[in-house]
Amino acid sequence: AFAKDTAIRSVRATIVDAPTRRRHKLSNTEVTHQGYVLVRILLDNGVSGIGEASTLGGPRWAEESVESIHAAVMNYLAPALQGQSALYFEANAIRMSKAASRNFAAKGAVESALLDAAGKTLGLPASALLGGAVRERMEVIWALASGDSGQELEEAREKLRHREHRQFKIKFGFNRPQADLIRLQALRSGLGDDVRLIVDVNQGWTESECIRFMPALEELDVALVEQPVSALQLEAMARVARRSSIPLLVDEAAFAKEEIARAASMGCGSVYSLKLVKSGGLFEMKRAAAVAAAHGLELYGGCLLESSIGAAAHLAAFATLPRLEWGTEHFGPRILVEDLVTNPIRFDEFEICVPDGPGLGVEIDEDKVRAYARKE
Ligand code: MUC
Ligand code: MG
Repeated sequence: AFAKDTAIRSVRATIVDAPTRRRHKLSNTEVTHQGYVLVRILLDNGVSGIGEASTLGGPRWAEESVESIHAAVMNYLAPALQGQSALYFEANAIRMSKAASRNFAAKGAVESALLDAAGKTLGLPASALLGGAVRERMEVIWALASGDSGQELEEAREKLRHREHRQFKIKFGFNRPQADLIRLQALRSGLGDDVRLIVDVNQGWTESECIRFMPALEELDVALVEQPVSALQLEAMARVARRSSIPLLVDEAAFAKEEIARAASMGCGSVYSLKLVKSGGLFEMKRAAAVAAAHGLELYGGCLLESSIGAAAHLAAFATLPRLEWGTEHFGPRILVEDLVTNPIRFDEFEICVPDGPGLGVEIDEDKVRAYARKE
């Protein structure tokens, strides 16, 4: 009877374009709006669940766009799940894999909505369904990405003053390396030596640029360098890692577990960035964490500028990991002009708090979603 009550009655996807507080630049794109697909799943018991797929600059950060995610959810994933119980997460993940290969953001949003609906049905937080939380909050990193070091310094100082963030990820690769280094130098001298700085090149450098410019990053006491070279150049990344005294963070180079195992075995880096857009589901993201950890990599809770909906899904899984050495970078809810929920995730004392209500623990703000929903 329970399985019948929790049968999936309908799956709906909505494209949302949510404005950001400022321009956010990456090596290969820049955004002033965040493109999301919100997935709403209604069960036979009348409970509905929400999930979110995030993109960055269309099909730029990864190959999925809001349009392709919408199409994958409505045409392939929804029919595969129709009438199935929401509670059989692994069985539903297998159904989705049979219906569509990769399409990780789309699958991640659907599974998040299933966990939300199941958690709301059972009165349990999603973290309980994912194994149970071992932490309620985690240190949260902020990204500096306007490209204007004066503005970035002011933004970082404000975050420090409000005791919201004391670790910053600086986006590199959209300038010449020399210009980015001048920018980093200004941030280091303006913020002092106690602030932890991470650099994300988003595949923007060649191996030769790494050889030339990584020593300057070492001089500036950068704690971590994320994805300096192309995701496809695993050998080059491994050579860069071998020369560097700064650990490398593997991001775009490894999505699937097998890719993580390969990148780790080759020595491409020492830390792995966990993201729903790479794993395609929260249970699978936990397995990604296990594979990375088994190869000796530390873990970093990655983001793709999600709203509180997508952030809550990530946090539910991050909360259950035995180890999460680098905390998380789920600053997305605060980069939006307006969050998409009525109860945004709380930031407190340099940490982000895992919502503890049933399901994802956030309530969608229908007015805001209507206002930002893309008109057909
Ligand atoms: C990425 O490559 O890590 C996360 C934070 C940010 O500024 O960009 C994203 C994606
Ligand atoms: Mg990255």
